[in-house]
Amino acid sequence: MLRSPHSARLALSLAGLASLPAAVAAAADKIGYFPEFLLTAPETVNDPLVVLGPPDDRYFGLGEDIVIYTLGAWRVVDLPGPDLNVYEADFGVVEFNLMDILVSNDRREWVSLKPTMASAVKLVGDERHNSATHRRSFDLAGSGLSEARFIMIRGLGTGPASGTNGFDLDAVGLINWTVPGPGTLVAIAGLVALRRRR
Ligand SMILES: [Ca+2]
Ligand SMILES: [Ca+2]
Repeated sequence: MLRSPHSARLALSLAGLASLPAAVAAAADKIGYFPEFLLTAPETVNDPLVVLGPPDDRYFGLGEDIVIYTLGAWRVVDLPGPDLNVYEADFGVVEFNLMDILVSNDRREWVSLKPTMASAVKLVGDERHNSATHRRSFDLAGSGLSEARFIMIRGLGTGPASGTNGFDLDAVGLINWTVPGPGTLVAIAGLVALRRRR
């Protein structure tokens, strides 16, 4: 499994939720969770971790390849309205016609959320993404799943993933999500402490 360096920052931000400044807490935008782990990534890409964490203008073109995110102890859950965002690199041609998004709980049965594609919900954490037309929201409603553990982004272009070939995947962001139990958070916080002492 591939892990993102963003994890440490996430644990810190979760720990700090209770003490958010009033200005932030009052914002209408939901606090996003940006998946930190990949289960499957194209072998033709030098640094597949660029699609983890919040959108940051680091991306790769999916071509006809797939990326599978695993949410670990997190879940994307179906609440009223869209439940997750997909971010394309925020320049050039909008290419959501060259991608599909599918979700699963067992990695065997996958359901496409593409028919629910809509204008993106703005999230706290996606501030670096500057083009509303290069992001979209998707909804679990109608998928038969009330929550999901795995997210597949499937390229509908041609050829292997590389450069700007096909859909340029930057990030995935969860709008409606559940947080792991307290024990898991403590474990992550311990990891952060170890890292920060280095
Ligand atoms: Ca929903
Ligand atoms: Ca990225």
